[in-house]
Amino acid sequence: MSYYKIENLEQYFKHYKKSVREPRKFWGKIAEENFVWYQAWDKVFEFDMEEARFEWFTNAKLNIVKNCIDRHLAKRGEKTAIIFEPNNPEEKEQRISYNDLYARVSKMANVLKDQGIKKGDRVCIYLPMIPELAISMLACARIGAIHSVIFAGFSSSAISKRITNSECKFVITSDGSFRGNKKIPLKPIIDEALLECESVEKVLVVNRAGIDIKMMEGRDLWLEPLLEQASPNHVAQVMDSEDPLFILYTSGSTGVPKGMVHTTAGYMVQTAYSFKNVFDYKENDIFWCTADCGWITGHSYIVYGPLLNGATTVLFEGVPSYPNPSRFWDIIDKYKVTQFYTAPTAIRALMTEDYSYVNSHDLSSLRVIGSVGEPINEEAWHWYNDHVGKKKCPIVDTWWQTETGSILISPLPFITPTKPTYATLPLPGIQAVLMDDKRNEIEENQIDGSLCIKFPWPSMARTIWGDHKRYKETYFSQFPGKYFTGDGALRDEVGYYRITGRADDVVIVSGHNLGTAPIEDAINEHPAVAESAVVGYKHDIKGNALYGYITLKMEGEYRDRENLKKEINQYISSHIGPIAKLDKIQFVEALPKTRSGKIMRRILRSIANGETKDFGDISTLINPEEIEKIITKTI
Ligand code: 6R9
Repeated sequence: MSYYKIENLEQYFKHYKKSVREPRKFWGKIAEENFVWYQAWDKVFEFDMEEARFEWFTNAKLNIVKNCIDRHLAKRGEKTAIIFEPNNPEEKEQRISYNDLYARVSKMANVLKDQGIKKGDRVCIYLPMIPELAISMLACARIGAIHSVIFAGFSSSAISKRITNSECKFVITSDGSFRGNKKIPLKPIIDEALLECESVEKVLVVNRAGIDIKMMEGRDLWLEPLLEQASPNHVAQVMDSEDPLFILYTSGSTGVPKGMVHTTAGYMVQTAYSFKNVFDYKENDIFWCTADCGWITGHSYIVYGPLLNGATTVLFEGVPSYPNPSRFWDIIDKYKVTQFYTAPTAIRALMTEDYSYVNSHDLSSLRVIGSVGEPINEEAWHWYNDHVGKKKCPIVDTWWQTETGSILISPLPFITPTKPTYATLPLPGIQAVLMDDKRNEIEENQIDGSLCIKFPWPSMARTIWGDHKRYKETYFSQFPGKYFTGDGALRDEVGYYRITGRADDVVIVSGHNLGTAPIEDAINEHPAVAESAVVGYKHDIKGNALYGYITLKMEGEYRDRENLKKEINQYISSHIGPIAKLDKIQFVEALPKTRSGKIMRRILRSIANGETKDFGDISTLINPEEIEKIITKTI
């Protein structure tokens, strides 16, 4: 019997039990039967929860790209691997077959090697959503270099922090990008970032937007001429199961971003397995995930998961509103997309548009529709179900994280009955638990607790680059012996999970995780600012938006408050990126603080949400009188 595909609910429970009782047999069989290996493993896994050390498929040898491309060539060489849909609908799409993909990835791999990249070197990829982005990721993995993709909306200072942290040797970027009706230069942002980075030896540049840019001699090279000369064949590097595959930065509760490290074999096995089951993938499907490859969703469900299954995956450069709000529906119709995977924030934005945009399109090709990134509210769920899924496509509300590598909690389409706002049941292998404040497991239903996972899974991140101590402390110390997700959740009477939101200082704005600490750091750099506190508040479209409470040290010099607000947002934009800008700014006399000097963000969060009646226990506050002032006035 194969464990790779779950066919019905009874089988789901059977596989789940097997995965808990005999995890070695369960994952061992999946790994053995569905992938190609140069050498088998000694042990399916080994771990030490206390030290946060994990190994999966110990000592096995493989290459993930051989599994994504080479092994499909005999049967699917002419099949389309990637459909590239450009930002401008007038520009022709690209259909890249598995044969073409093999050649293009091999060329890029040869260029990287010829230019001096070796196994284990870090390569930063800062590209828009164009084929070269996926191809660069795969080329790195093919030669054993570790890719670190940085979302192309990040600012130069955010980039230099990340490049410096992982000591990247190369950067792959483009002259610029197209987004809606805008043309955005990217290379100048890299140039600025690199003023601060010593590790970078070369910058390879894709010509995408035809922007006139400066090339630094000895450092910068145009990619096209190098690719033209490169050989279209490349023998994939033999990698160990636990060799790092990529680093991907995620926000934390301090100013230093966490470089989550994913390794080769476990990530491969579980992204492929989850893709197959959560999207009920079948051979001739056309799969479209609207995320950006700069986030984990793009890594796992635009690139690795689909290609590991020999699927056709759509890569879209543009935005849902350009040239008009029917762009998503146009694309679904154009390619006869069968699975559509997007974020609640996109759904909420499209919901506000006229129904005719969505209803005038033929969406009958769709079979499964998915949601990811933040809780999907009931109204958005129903709109998605009624207008996109036409009440016949199950919605898979998939809960997971950069750290988890692949989807952990989700309905299985046509198998698990769905329920609005519930991510429902953990996939086989995922031992989810809810913990109370006293660190006891919550057995009852309908009680909010901290969502933890009490047993390792193959695609979990192995460490934070260069800081294993932080990895251990962040994820394995609050609830000893368990992985703490940072999320709150509750369970209904049948055991379905509903994610209730972050339990830490991370706010999810339009599906992007933003740590409030680095935003506060950026605000505090402004000469007029004494202190700041940033919190999230509910927003109809973005899910959450950011509210900043700021005290000033130079009030007089900054009488023009509107201008000061603009300046503060510019600081945020240049330190982090425009996605982290504040929607609301309130200048206040003082921030509410505890006796130990901590800002009580809980109170500020309530005020930002308009909840000003009951603040609960404020006995530890040293200045409770400030609360009333904050509610009633700004300075
Ligand atoms: C995949 C991804 C992780 C955080 C996570 C949680 C939130 C993701 C969700 C969800 C409710 C869902 N989140 N999926 N909340 N329902 N279906 O988004 O990774 O960017 O690391 O964010 O996103 O709070 O902890 P990442």
